Amino acid sequence: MQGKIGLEEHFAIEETLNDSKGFLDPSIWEELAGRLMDPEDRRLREMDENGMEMMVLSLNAPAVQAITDTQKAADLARRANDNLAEKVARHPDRFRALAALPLQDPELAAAELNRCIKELGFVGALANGFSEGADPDALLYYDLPQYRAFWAECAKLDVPFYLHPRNPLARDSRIYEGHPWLLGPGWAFGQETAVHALRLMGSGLFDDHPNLRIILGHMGEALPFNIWRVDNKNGWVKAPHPQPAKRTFTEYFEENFYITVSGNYCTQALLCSLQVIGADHIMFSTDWPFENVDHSANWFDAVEISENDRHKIGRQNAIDLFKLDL
Ligand code: GRE
Ligand code: ZN
Repeated sequence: MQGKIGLEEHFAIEETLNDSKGFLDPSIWEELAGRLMDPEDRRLREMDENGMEMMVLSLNAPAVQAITDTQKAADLARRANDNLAEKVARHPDRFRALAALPLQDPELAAAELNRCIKELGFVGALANGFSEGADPDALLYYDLPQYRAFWAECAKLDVPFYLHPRNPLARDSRIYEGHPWLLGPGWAFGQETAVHALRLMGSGLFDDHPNLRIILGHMGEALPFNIWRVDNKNGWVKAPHPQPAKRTFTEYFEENFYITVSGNYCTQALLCSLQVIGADHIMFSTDWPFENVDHSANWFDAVEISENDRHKIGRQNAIDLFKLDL
């Protein structure tokens, strides 16, 4: 398929490059670093060779989210976003941008989101999971009450928010001790991000802001397969559900969430997702440079879905969701 649009497509700046070290085999670090710091010719070549018209770019992980000094986090987000704006300006027909945000401080994050959308022309935001803050005991997940004003701003600007993975902190990773291959993209990323998404749903956030749109990568971080059970556990007990949210998890997932196929080119998982969240809420992505563009594109171009669904997932849903002027 020609004209595909990808939404989970990363770059790094010097200051954040090393955040991507240690996830993949050390022997490929030079190649990965080269891809992350690519002055865009490699990226554009991969896009051209694989029928991608556009990449919506975002900073690597965990970057801003892992900086405990709030002002430093805000300064880094601003530098990364300015750098990204220059990339887009060099190739306005091929790139759009998602803002990195200093969510350590909801007010600073809202201000930076405003700047990015209104002044830099960005089309949304991407956060790498929870933020670390000055208080080493605090894990700042965005269902917490202090984030409601930030979400109000996001709803007012009417831009999507990509909840991208990060690893749990070492102190919360004892289950993975001795099994480091389960950290990162293999398992821990998805588990961490799915719980964060479920926290957002259960908190009642989407009752207050029904037009908020959250994007999850990696075919929805296993939620299409599991969301039914989240709602239907112990179905013989007829008590009202205990979470603050008014509606079921499934309803928020279907209405407020979109998923991308980044890094999860599994036909069975796509077919499950088509049945659970539907073709209108699934979008193409690669997860370059951590995955290969050709692996994603070759699978997607050939996967046995209708041409109508391929067009929606490969391109049209992204145009509609981000109001892209294509
Ligand atoms: C990702 O962005 O999804 C990612 C990383 C690091 C390693 C692998 C990976 O940030 O897929
Ligand atoms: Zn990614």
